[in-house]
Amino acid sequence: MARGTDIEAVLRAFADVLGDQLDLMHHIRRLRVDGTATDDLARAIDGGEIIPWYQPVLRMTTGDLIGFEALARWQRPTGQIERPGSFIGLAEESGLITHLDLAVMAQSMQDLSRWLELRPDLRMSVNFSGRHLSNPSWADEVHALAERAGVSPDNVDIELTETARPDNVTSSAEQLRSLQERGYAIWLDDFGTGWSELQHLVQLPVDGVKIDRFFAEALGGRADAVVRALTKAAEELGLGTTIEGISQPEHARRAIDLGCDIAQGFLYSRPLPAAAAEQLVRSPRPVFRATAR
Ligand code: G
Ligand code: MN
Repeated sequence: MARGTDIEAVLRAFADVLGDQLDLMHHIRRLRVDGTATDDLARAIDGGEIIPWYQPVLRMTTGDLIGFEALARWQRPTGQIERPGSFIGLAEESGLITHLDLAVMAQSMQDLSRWLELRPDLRMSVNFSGRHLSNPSWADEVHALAERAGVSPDNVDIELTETARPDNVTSSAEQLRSLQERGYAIWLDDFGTGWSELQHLVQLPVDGVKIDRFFAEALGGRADAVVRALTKAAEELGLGTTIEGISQPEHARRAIDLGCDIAQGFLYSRPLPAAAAEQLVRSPRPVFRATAR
């Protein structure tokens, strides 16, 4: 009996050790996979494989093209194009996002500088993770890229993505203000889905909010009251609003009724490679079909 218990205890201890070793092996394997994936992404950023595609931003009641949002794509050497869903998470976790954002900014400023010769009022929105806000030279780095391309900050919108909004609101506000003073507009991206959104609206110097596509998809129901309230609050604060993810004509009409005229979405255009975006800049105006008020 006592012997049996001993063996059981030994077996159990052995199983525990084995279990721990298995956990450790899984952990090491995961680290190795992540490490490889991170190295690949770092190489892709340095090698120019991360490029912007451009989704049109437009005024729905007139169909006029206002500008574009630069959206990262991974163009593999094979020609295959990957959407950000597959690599932005890794970029955020690994810290590579700050390099990635600046690479997208650099290229989009080069494209914008050509397009401004055709349309001097065209705007470009560039996404930045909140992680940049803890880097004191971020504002200077952003400005250097616009200057190098010969683009005026007045044509550039800086979008702060929801994934990593600032933890130090005071120093972040200073950086954002220094960008604003040079002429950049600051926008809160994916607005309405995060935790301390309304607080940021009060504490940070912002020029506009991009209403998350979740609300566009839900228009015609309970989302209407939220969109109306957000638009009204933005208007009272003197901020712009853009609604993202308009995919249906009835959503466009409803958004207009609720006070949102500036939009992005598949109803008008998917994100486009630079050459196709340039075709739109060259097209007769208005570029899109207007939605009646
Ligand atoms: O292009 P798509 O709609 O699949 O993009 C999904 C999301 O990925 C965007 O809404 C945006 O939040 C994020 N994203 C795309 N490009 C960039 C980028 O250059 N930088 C950062 N930080 N996020 C991006
Ligand atoms: Mn965005």
